[in-house]
Amino acid sequence: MADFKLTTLEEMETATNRLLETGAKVGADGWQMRVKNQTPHCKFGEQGICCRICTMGPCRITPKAPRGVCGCDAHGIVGRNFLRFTAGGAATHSDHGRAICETLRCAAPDGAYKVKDPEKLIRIAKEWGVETEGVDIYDLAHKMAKLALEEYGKVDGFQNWLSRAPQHTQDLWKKAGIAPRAIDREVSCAMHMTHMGCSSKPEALIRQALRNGLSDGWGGSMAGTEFSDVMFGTPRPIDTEANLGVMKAEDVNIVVHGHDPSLSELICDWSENPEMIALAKSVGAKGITVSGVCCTSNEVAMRRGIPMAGNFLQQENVVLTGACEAIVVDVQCIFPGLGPLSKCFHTKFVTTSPIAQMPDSDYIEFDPENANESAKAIVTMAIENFKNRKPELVYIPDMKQKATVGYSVEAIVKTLDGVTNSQVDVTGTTKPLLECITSGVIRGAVAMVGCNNPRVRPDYAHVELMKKLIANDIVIIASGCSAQAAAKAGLMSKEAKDLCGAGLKRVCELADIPPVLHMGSCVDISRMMVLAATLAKDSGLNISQLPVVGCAPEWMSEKAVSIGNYVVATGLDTFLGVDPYVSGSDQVTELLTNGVRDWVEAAYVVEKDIDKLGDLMIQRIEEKREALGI
Ligand code: BF8
Repeated sequence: MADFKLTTLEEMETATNRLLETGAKVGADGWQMRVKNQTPHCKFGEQGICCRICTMGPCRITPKAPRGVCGCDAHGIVGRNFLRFTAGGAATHSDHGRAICETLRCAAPDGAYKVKDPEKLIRIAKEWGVETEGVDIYDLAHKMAKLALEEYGKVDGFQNWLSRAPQHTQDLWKKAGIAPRAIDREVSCAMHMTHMGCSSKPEALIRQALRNGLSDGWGGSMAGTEFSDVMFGTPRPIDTEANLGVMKAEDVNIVVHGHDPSLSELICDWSENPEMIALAKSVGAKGITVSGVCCTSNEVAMRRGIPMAGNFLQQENVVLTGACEAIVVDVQCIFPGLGPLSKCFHTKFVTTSPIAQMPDSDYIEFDPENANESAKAIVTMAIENFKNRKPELVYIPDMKQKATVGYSVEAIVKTLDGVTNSQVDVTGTTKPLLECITSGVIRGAVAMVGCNNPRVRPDYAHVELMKKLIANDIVIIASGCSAQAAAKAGLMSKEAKDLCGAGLKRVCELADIPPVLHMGSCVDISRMMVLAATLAKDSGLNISQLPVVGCAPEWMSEKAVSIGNYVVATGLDTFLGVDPYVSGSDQVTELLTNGVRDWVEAAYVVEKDIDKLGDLMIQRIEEKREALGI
C-alpha cells in the first residue's frame, strides 16, 4: 500500500509521444497535429456570433455590423446557436436511449439479450402504473420497451420519469414552463424555434434549451440507463484496470469504442467463447483481450470488469500501439481520423451502426435481430487479423492502474449502509450518506463529468480538480471520460484514500470505497439526477440546498451542453472549464450564469482557470452548508 502512486500526466504524455513516434514512422498523425493545423480557431465561432442558419449569410457580428442580414442581433444568434447545440446533444443521447429500448423489444430467454435485472424492470413498471402481477417477465419487458418508445412521441403530458423528482422541483419546472413533453418534440421544437425567422429572444431560447436538456436527462438518457440495467445488469462494485497497459502484446486485442452496450456486451461474450479462444490460439495468440474506450468502455467495465484502455483523446493511442487487431465502434465520439490512422497499421476499424458510418472502415451492420452473427463475425475478423500485425511497430506503454467501478445509485445506497452502524431503519436509503454530509465528515459531493478536450491539457483539469476536492473531504461521483481520467490516474483505486482529507479517508476506509466513485457512462448522469432527487427527498431539502454541484471541466460535445442544461435545471450549480460559445452575448451569458437561477434555483459558472474553478466549487459547497447551518 505504501507503494501506491498516481500515474502522472507527464508519464502519460511521455507514453503518448512515444506512440506518436511510431505513428510518424508509418506516416500517421494524431489529433495533436490536427489541433496545430486548426489553431488559431475562428474568433466568431468561439464567441457564438456566427450565423449560418439560412443562406443570406453566413453573417458575423462585429461592432460595424451589429445585426445579421435578417436583423438578428448577437443575443439572438448566440441564443439560437446554444439551443441548437443543446438539441444536437439531447437528440444524440435520447436516440441512444431509443436504441436500448429497441434492443429490449428483442429480449428473449434464449436470445442474445436477456432480462438480467427483473427486479428493476418490475420496479420501473410499478412506477409507470403497469400491472406486473403474474405477468411473464419477457412480456413485461416488451410492454415496457414499447411504452418507453412512446415517451419519444407522446401526444399528451410530460415525461414519465419527472415524478422521480421532488415535488418542489416538479413545481419549478411547471412554473418555468420547462417540464419536458415528448422527447422528439423537444428536439423538433428547438430546431423550429431556431429556424430563420422564429425565436431570437434569449430568454425564450434558453428556456427551451433547459426543457430540451430535461427531456434528455429525465427522458432519453434515463431510458438508456434504466433499460441497459434491465438487460445487462445494474452495476455493482467490481474491480478492473485502466490505461493503455491493459492491452496485451501476446493476445488478440479488440477495443470497443462508442456508447451503446448492445454491441460491446456481445463482443465481450464472443471473446470469452471457447471456440473463439481456440481460434485465437490457432493463429499464435495466447488469448483475446477486450478493452474499451469512451463510454462503451464504462458500460462494460462497470458490469463485467472489462479494462478501460482510455478515454476520448486516447482513442488513437490504442491503434498507435500497433497491437490492436480491431477497434469496433458503435455511435458517438468516434474520431473519423481512426479510418486513415488504422490504414497505417494492420488494425481493422469496424463501424457497425447506420448512425455512424465512416470512410476507411469495415462496415458490419449490427442490429439486435442479428446481434450474435455480427458479433461473432467481428471477433473472428479480429482474430484472423492477428497474423497481419507488424511486430516491429508494437509498443504498449507499461502503464495501468487498479480501479473499482460500478457505483450505481443502488450500489452506493447499499455500500454506504455499511458505514454507519445499527441503522436498521436506514437500509435502502441515502441516510448514511446524508449523515456523513451533515456531520461534516464529508463536506459535500461533486458530480464530475464530461469529455477531455485539447483546449485544456487533456485530463489535467479532471485529475487536478479531483485531487483538490478529495483533499477537502468532498466525495466525487464521476462518469464518462472524466471517470476514465480518474481511473487512468489511479483515483479510482481504493488506495487513493490516502489523498483524502481525514473525514473522507475515514468513510473510504469504513465503506471500502475509492474517493472517486465511478457512476458509469454519460447517459448515466441520469443516475446522478436520481441520486440528487433521493438525497433531497430523504433529507427533506430541495435539491438546490444540497452541498452538491456538477462540473464538466474539459467538456467538448453537444451532449455535454444538453447534460449541463438538465443538471442546472434540476437545481445543481454547474461549473464549466470550457466556454459554451456564448461570450458574444452578455444577455445570454447573464441568463446562463445568473438569470436561470430565478427559474430553477441553480446556474452555470464558467471559469477557465482550473485552480480557481476548484476554489469556486469548494466555496459554493461551503455556502450551501452555511445556509443549512451544518
Ligand atoms: O458521452 S464524456 S468524449 S465518450 S461526450 Fe464522448 Fe464526452 Fe467522452 Fe461518452 Ni460523454
